[in-house]
Amino acid sequence: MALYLGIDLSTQGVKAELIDPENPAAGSGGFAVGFGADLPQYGAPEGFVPDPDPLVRAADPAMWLDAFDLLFARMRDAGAPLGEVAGISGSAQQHATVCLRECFPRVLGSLDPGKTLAEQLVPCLSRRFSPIWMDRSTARECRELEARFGDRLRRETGSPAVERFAGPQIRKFAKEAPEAYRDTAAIHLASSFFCSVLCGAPSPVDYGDGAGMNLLNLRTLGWDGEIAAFTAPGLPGRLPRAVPSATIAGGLSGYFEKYGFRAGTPVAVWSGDNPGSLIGVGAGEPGIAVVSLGTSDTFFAAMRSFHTDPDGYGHVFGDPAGGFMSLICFSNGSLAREAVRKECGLSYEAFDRVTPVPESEHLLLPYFVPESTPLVLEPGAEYGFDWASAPAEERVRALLESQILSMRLHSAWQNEAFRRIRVTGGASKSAALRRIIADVFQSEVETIAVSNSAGLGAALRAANAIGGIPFDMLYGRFCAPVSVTRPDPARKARYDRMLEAYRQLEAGRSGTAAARLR
Ligand code: XUL
Repeated sequence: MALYLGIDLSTQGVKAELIDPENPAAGSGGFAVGFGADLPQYGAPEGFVPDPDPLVRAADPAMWLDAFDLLFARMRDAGAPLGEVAGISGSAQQHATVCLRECFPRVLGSLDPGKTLAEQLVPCLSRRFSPIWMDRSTARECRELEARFGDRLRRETGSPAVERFAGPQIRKFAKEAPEAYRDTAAIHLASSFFCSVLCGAPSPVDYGDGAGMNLLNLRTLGWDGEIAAFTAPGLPGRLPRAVPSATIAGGLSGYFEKYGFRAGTPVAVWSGDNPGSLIGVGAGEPGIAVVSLGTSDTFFAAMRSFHTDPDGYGHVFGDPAGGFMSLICFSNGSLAREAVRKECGLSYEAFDRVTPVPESEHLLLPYFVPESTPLVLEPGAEYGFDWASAPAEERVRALLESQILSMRLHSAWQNEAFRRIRVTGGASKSAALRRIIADVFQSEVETIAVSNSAGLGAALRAANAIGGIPFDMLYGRFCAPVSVTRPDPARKARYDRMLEAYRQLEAGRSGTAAARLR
């Protein structure tokens, strides 16, 4: 039996999917550790260190490392056959950087199984906390990068300077804490950091996640020396190698034998959670778009030819199956749904029962937290109707429809025809949301059995890169649709009209659309 393990480090916790390609139905059922419920001592119930400034969002790598040890201990204690694992890979929340001292490779190479990962690796951190994808505190650094490189950034790295991306975050670190920056020998993404931990040696960054840094030139597929050198002094020498996603990073460190793994088990480079999900829902080839409804909502799709968003909101990342993928990220995903659910005093069940009929055409700009698409640094929802006196059902419908209309508006640039949309993430369980997506996009909406698509994607990447199993075969075995929502053509005209109204509402809000195009 050859099993493949996929790990997903998300904003809220760590999950694992253990798959047997010869027996797909066997599925492990998945294993999980939640930062809030399982590691309350870190005081980070939502996965980041609470900060009164809503633009500052950082996480504690010690919490991530403890979650790793706990996840593997749980798998061992539940009797998971970890000795049968033939290959491992992972997906991590994108853009988070982990800054490390010179001692990192040495400590990694001699991990003591008698101690925890956190005990041994925290002394290697030169920046105690890692800014994560929710951080928006780098507007100044973005302006500096754009003043220096203008549109070249977007055309060659696939994105304009973006607040949450690693490059602007590193620039801010180097400016604000020059001594700690000097003490930094290597800067990893969360993905390459955890791959390094598994291998017991520094790992490269894959093109999928590396493209989320404003540092990788997607035309040459190498770090852009000029941009990196401007971003921070000596940065080119601090970056791991950038490699294709099918690269084998190394063999599993002996540290993990205590959980029942075999030392030396091959580990494929990790990727970002969105590139991972692209594979996990079976959409590595163009033709299927993906909507991931999680803490953030994202829309993404494999891309045949490299092209970028002229409005500057969308991104181009590497597709782990080869080529590129488009991605648009909306920070007000579940965070906005949760804010409205609470405000309306609804249970999860009542929230989910909301249907898109009877028809009203109410809209809002759902900026309950700072937003990336369009760029909104000062949160504050704006309502196109009398929100305060509207019944709860109408408020919820307006929120969900507005979120999906914004997604349609801002994904138009990606210009790659798709026959259907696969939905994933926690909120994809909502039949009401699936119906709205089908009707707004006038496209079939499918779900697959596994909800942890980033973890499944990592397991499939391991089976492909290490086991040599073609993606097509893996998609057929693990990503078959289990439900289809067909669009109602009678709603097309209504949503076309609402799309236009949404576009105007957004354009009328000062400092949003215009801000990104500064
Ligand atoms: C993508 C993004 C988020 C994180 C969430 O650019 O910022 O989707 O990857 O984990």
